[in-house]
Amino acid sequence: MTDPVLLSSPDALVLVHQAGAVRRLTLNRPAALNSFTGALHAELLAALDAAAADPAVRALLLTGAGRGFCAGQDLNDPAMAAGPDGRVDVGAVIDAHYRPLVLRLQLMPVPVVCAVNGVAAGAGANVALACDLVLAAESASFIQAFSRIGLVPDAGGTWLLPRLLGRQRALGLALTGDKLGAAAAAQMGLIWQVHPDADLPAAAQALAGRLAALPVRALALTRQAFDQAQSLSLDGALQLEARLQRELGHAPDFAEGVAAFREKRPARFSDR
Ligand code: T3D
Repeated sequence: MTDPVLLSSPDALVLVHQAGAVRRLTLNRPAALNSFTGALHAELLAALDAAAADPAVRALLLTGAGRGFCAGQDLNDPAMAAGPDGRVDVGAVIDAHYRPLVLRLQLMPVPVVCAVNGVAAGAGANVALACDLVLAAESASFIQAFSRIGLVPDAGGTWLLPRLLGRQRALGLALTGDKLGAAAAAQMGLIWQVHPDADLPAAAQALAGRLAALPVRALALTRQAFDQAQSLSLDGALQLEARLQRELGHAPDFAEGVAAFREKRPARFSDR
């Protein structure tokens, strides 16, 4: 395996590593369980933009430093302070930070793996779930903490949770705010896989590396098609599939994939 190269400052709020074709972003505020401040949001969005623009990046891996993945919004951040009218504008925080973040993840041109190394609470849980494939450590957990502080699920939770779990289980988690262990999360289809804590980093890097070697443009369009098809009729989805297949069928990766199959050799994909 290629040794990761650190591209950021070692004390950045988002550590940026490159290992082969995989860009790894590590949320790095471990003392506050990597909860989101405005500064962390700014670094994360910039790191995602940079990864999206870099042709050397063919898969993204998101994880957290220390014992947690992310405890959601930092409840001590100045953004949570009351304004002159004595009220906190939580909607402004969503508009300024969580909406751009989740849309950026959903529109990444490469597959996104999330390695949930510990607790993922509130927006931290839903940012993890906004990634394409979510792996978790055995000791990790997911908490829709919003109801505990009088909010609704955000960071895309209202859209994603019922789609992943069905209405009943989504409501169960969101209304109670109960902690869901990693094994139960995998069993109910909330996440892809669970790994022993010590194995998670290698398993996540291996999965991201596998995806990076695949035709990543087709993988990103698969995500787009699945998401768009949610609001389409069957015929609308068939038309979307035809449009995407037409586009991909004209691309070099399709020619390479077919040639590699015929020549009985591994394919070398390059589109992005
Ligand atoms: O503006 C907006 O609010 C819009 C967006 C909202 C989206 C949201 O995410 S709302 C939900 C916000 N998150 C939470 O409510 C979760 C709060 N945290 C917890 O409930 C617990 O910390 C956990 C269940 C996640 C973990 O519990 P535990 O016992 O393992 O750890 P701990 O001792 O509670 O936390 C460790 C430290 O992290 C602690 O600091 P200390 O005392 O050692 O100095 C704790 O204060 C800090 N921390 C944890 N979560 C947050 C946090 N600091 C600031 N904000 C947090 N969200």
